[in-house]
Amino acid sequence: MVVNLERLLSRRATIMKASEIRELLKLTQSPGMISLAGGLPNPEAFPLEIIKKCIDKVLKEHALSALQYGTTEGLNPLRDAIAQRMKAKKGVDCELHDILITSGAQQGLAFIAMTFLDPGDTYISSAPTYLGAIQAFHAYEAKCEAIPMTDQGFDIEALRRNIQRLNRTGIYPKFIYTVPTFQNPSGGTMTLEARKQLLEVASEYDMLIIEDDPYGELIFEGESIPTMKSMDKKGRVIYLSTFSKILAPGFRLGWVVASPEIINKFVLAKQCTDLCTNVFSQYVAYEYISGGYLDIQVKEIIAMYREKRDVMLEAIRKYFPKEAKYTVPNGGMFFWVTLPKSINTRAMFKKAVAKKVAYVVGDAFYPDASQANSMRLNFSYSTNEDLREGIKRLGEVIKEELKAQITNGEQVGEGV
Ligand code: PMP
Ligand code: G9A
Repeated sequence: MVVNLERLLSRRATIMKASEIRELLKLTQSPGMISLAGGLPNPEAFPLEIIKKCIDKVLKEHALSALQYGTTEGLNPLRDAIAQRMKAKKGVDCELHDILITSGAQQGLAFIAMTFLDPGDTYISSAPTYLGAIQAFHAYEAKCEAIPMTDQGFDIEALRRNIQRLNRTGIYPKFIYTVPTFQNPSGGTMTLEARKQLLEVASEYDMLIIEDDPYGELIFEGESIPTMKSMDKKGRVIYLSTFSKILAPGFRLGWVVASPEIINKFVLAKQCTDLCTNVFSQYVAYEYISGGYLDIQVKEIIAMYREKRDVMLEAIRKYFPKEAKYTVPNGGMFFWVTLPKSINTRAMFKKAVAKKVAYVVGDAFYPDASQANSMRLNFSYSTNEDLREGIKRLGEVIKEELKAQITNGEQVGEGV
């Protein structure tokens, strides 16, 4: 008898959605395609020689324990090194017991969902936001209250109004999710004032804050703004970060900084997920930090990505029509482009792919898939030559789309 899968599937399995980015990754691997889509680090930023040295040292000095199961919390020397770095670079007062090593920051997002979200629960996020977070929270049947982003970060007034409206109907959001520094997808950074206000609101309405910070180290110019975790005296902020952008995503290594009570809950979630994070990777990452390589490498990555940001910016200025609006990111990996409202970037995507250039459609970053006229462009992955050529091709696609609309008599405004 053929298995009747539909009858057997859990409700969760039926509502889980595919990640637009993961699906795109397959498409962008086709020959000749220039991908400005996935948020992939540049392979030339992988420090191969350093990694070799670290691996040699691990095999020489710790082979047997590096190949064995490890504790769920993570390798203590690595947890300690991360705690020291969080203190020195991010102003966070923490120690080993406040750190959990995860299989990428994405796993931290899954643990947040498993630990805090019951079906029907509400959380708050800026819109647009990281689609992997929407995906993780959606799998646990949570509802997102999306708050528009401003140049400063969150629209704090809209945030208060919406929480009060929800409270009046008996809904109490569990947490606020945010990527405050060089946000994925917008590239924007929340001001210090906005961070303080967000903490105040969270405290007023007794919510947690999820501070997702994979890009904070990739700062091209200006001063870095204190993390919300550094201002958190009450254990209200759960901080996530990752080695994906400062070493290599293939290691699948991230970490959570939170109060020991929260870490203990996440340890239970991890025990039933994967027992422990890849122990060999953890040893290698420990050598990478303790050998002083991380600091050297971060400087190199910054120099490479700053140049790529400039190459993309120059190409956008040269090839995009004036109707395309964007802000210049001073860190991270993304440009966010807003086209006139009449343009649907999802419909336009097929035309871009036909010209062998890919981007991520903006509506993927909105929990309610609204805002159809934006797109995210990644500048870290491609060669400088491909960045220029990709933007040139995309500029042609946008211009053709605008022209077609004018011919069809549609109103074409400016991107907002
Ligand atoms: N959060 C954000 C905001 C991201 O952009 C990413 C990856 N692009 C992740 C989490 C997940 O990163 P990883 O699992 O590779 O650490
Ligand atoms: O490949 C992934 O899923 C990680 C990248 C995320 C992104 O492009 O935002």
